[in-house]
Amino acid sequence: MRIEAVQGDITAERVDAVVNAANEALAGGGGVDGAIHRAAGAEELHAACAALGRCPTGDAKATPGFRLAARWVIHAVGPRYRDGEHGEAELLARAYRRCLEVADELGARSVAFPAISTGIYGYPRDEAARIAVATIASTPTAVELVRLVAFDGQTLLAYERELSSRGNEGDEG
Ligand code: AR6
Repeated sequence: MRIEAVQGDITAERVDAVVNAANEALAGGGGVDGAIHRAAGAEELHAACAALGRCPTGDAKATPGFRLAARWVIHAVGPRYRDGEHGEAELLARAYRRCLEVADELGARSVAFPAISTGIYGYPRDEAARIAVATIASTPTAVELVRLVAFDGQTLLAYERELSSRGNEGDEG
């Protein structure tokens, strides 16, 4: 599997599936969730999410991508960061793993991830980047391309550090 880090808006990604940083109610919200709902078509995506019911923290569920270039949206729920001593790392890793499992069920070969939990949910950026890269790299999957989409430059740098320390290519390819 190839893992790339890029900076940009995940709603513009041309991949089989984009991951959304959702909440347990799959109710929509701000941040990347709001951007994905607007770009996909808020009405359709809300209805598809409502049909899924809830999604516990650490789990992920898929809907169509509607007006996105991506065929699917995988809605993942990361943990709210408290102090790092409430299972946050394991829950964040589980959310990344579940996304790849759901991608496999869908037959998605390329997946773009936002930095789950690092916005409104407050997860420290560098630690979240470490968990994202380590978990994706160690999860068995048929996914061939993972794009880590950083919204800001600091997050991109964090990904590039993690990828280069693993001998992976962190640049656009
Ligand atoms: N493309 C890529 N990344 C983005 C975009 C975008 N268009 N917009 C924001 N980000 P957040 P969370 C980055 O807050 O912390 C919502 O209300 C952002 O800079 O979107 O998991 C949900 O409904 C940050 O690096 O998600 C939940 O209630 C990353 O995406 C809650 O927020 C995640 O930030 C989830 O909080």
